[in-house]
Amino acid sequence: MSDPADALAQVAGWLADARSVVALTGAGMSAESQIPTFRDTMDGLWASFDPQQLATLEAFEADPALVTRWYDERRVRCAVAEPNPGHTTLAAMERTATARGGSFTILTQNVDGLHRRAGSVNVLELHGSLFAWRGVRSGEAAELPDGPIENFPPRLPSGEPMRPGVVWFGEALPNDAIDAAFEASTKADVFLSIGTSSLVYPAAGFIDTARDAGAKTVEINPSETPLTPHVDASIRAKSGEALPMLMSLMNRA
Ligand code: BV8
Repeated sequence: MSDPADALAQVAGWLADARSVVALTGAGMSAESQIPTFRDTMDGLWASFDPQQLATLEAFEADPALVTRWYDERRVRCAVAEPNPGHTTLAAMERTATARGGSFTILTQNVDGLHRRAGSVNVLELHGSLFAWRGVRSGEAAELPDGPIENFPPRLPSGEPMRPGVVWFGEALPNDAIDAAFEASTKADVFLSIGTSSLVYPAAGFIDTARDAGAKTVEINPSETPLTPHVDASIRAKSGEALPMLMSLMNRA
């Protein structure tokens, strides 16, 4: 399909008829909220670091102060970021689907909390959250202050070091999130893959589950990805632009 307008119209028709929709989102979803994507080149203090190396238990154990400083800077940056029209449109799509007795599930790889802040309710945070820190050994949850923390790594009152509540490379995703994501994917009429390079598993695999169960599959990304040849429709656009267009076409369908 060459003409972007055709792809948008076709996907809007699928969404208008769908009873069950799943949206897998990645870092590109938050790019228009000025949050760097995972594969954007890092800047400043972090220019010499590779996120994939920093986002590991090994990196944390080797230098807990460095890794928690990186996560705390991201936490503070995300706390002041605003959901963009892509986030607010997915929240509106969920409300519309629910009002019609359908279902709308977001599987997000993002740890920035923006889907919930935009009003989405049925959100599975597959890779955890920047805002859920816990004791390394006890797992005891603790809130961090709104602003930057001063001492790294942050510690519980007991003195136990804390870690961010994210899933690092080599760590298992939460079982309940995996099970719920699999369940939703097997029931999807339409599966949207939005703003992800489709490189990280098992998150990138849920679209296969949906396709095998008969779902229409759609990618929304300004660039091609390994997924592009395998979807039913590919919308080469930013999510903050494509999703509002889809919603307005759906409302006219
Ligand atoms: C696990 C949290 C097993 C931390 C992250 C097969 C099966 C299972 C595992 C593996 C497997 N093969 C390999 C693995 C290992 C590994 C993996 O997938 N490696 C990859 C690199 C090959 N997977 C794991 O380790 C997972 N764990 O499987 O454990 C296990 C089982 C039992 C017991 C023990 C272990 C854990 C993976 C989770 C890692 N944590 N995040 C943090 O954030 O710091 S992943 C990290 O990458 C982020 O969550 C990020 O979201 C995610 C994926 O990246 P994307 O979101 O796609 O972002 P990216 O920058 O790559 O791309 C952005 C895209 O947006 C681009 O395409 C761009 O074009 C587009 N874009 C830009 N602007 C816009 C836009 N799109 C739309 N609009 C725009 N405006």
